[in-house]
Amino acid sequence: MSNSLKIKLKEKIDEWRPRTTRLVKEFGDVKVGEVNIGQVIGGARGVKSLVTDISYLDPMEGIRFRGFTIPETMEKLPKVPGSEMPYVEGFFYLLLTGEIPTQKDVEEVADEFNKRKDVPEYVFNMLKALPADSHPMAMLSAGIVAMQRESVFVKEYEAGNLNKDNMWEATYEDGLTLLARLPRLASFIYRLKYKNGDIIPADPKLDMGGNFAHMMGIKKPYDDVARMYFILHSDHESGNVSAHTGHLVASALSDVYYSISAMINGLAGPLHGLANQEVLRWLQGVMGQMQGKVPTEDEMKKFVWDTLNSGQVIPGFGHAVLRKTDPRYMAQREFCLKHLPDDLLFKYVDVLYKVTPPILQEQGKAKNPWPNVDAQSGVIQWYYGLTEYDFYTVLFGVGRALGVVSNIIWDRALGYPIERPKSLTTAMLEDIAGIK
Ligand code: CMX
Repeated sequence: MSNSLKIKLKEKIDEWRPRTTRLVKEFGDVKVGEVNIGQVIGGARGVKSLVTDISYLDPMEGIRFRGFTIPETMEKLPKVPGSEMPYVEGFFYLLLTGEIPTQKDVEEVADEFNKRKDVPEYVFNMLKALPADSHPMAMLSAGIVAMQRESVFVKEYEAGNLNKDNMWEATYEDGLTLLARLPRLASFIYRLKYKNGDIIPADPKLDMGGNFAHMMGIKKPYDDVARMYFILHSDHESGNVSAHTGHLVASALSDVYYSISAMINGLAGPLHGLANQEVLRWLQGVMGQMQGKVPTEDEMKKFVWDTLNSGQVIPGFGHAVLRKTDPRYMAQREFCLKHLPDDLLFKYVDVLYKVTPPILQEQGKAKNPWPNVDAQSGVIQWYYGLTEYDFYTVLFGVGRALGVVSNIIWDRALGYPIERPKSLTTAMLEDIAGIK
C-alpha cells in the first residue's frame, strides 16, 4: 500500500471490525428503541436504525465530526499556508480515520488528489451536449454517473477479486478518484453554464479549495470560502436524504459513482440542499419589492407571514433533528461578521434571523423555528460574485460527497448488508391501532 492514509485506514478498520461483529453476534437482540405509527407514516423521524462513526448530530449542540465541534475542527486541522481555513484534504483524512493529520499526512492526501483530479474529456462533451437550461445539479449528477464506466470496484467485482474483507479497498480507490475530480467537474459546469464556456485549467500547485476557487475564476479569499463551505456541508450523520440515499444505493454494492450521483439527486430537493438556492430566490423577491432598501423588522414580518399564509415554507429555517440554531449557520455568520458586515444581503438575512423564529413559534407548526445551514450560505457566495444561485447546491454537493464517500468506504469495511426495511399496508396499521 503506497500511501499513509490508506495504511492508517486499514489499521483502523482492523481494530474496528471485532466491535461490530461482537455487537451483531452477542447483542443482536438488544432493543435500541420502539417505533410508533406516527414514525412509520412520518418519514421514520427519530427511528434509530442507522450507524455511522463519521459524524454525530446532537439536537441541541449540532454536528460533531469524529467527535469535534465545528470550531474545534477548524482550529485543530492543519491550515493552508496564508489562509484562515484548513485543508479540505486534511479534513477528509479526519473523517476517514478519526485522527487529526500531520502536515505531512495532509500533503500526501493533497498529492494523491492532485494525481487523480483530471476529469475525462468525454464527460465535458456530454455536459456540453445537454440543453442549456439544464439545472446544474442535473449536470453534476449526470457528470458523475457518466464516469461510472471507470469504476475500479466494478472491474474487480466482475473479475471475481472482491470479498467482504477487501471490498473497501476498491471502494476507497473509486471514492478518492471521484472526490479529487469533483471540484473540476463542478467548476466546469459553472463556467460552461454561466461564463460562456470559458474554462480555466486547474493549477496543480494548489490544494482542493484553492484550485476550486481558481477554476471558478474567483479571487481570494474565495479559496477560504470554498474550504469552509466544503467542510461545513460534508456530513450531518446518516439519516438526512443525501447521506441516506448514498448509503442506501451503495448497500446494493452499486459503486461510488452510482451512489454519489443518487446522493446528488436527493440533495437537489428544495426541502434539503436546494434550500440554499431557495433562500436567495426568496430574498431577491423581498429585495425587488423593497427596491433594495433593508426592510424594517415589521416589514420583514409581513413578507414572512405572506409566505406562510400562501402555504409555503420559509427556506433556511427548521430542521428534522436540530432544535437550536445550526452551528453551521453560526460559523458562516461569524465569517460574514468578519468579512462582509456591511453587505446588504447579510443585513437582510440578519433581519430575517430576528423576526422568523418568533413567527414560526407563533404559527406553532415547525418543531424547530431556528435557521439551518442554508439560511446564510448564499449570502457569502453572492458577496464574492457567485450570484447564479441555482449553482449553490452544487457547492453543497461537492462538500457532502466528502462525508458520504467516507461513510460508504466504512460501510464496505464493516460489511454492512443491503438495506431493506419492512413495509406494512394502511389496513395493517389500522389493525395494529385497533381501528375497527
Ligand atoms: N417554514 C414553514 N413551515 C415549516 C418550516 C418552515 N421553515 N419548517 C417546518 N415547517 C412545518 C412543516 O412543513 C410541517 O408542516 P405540516 O404539519 O403542515 O406538514 C410542520 O412545520 C412540522 O414540520 P417539522 O416536524 O418541524 O419539520 P420536518 O422534520 O418535517 O421537516 C424541514 C424539516 C427542514 C424539511 C422543514 O423544517 C422545512 O421545510 N424547512 C424549510 C426548507 C429548508 O430550509 N430545508 C433545508 C434543511 C437543511 C438541509 O437539509 O439542507
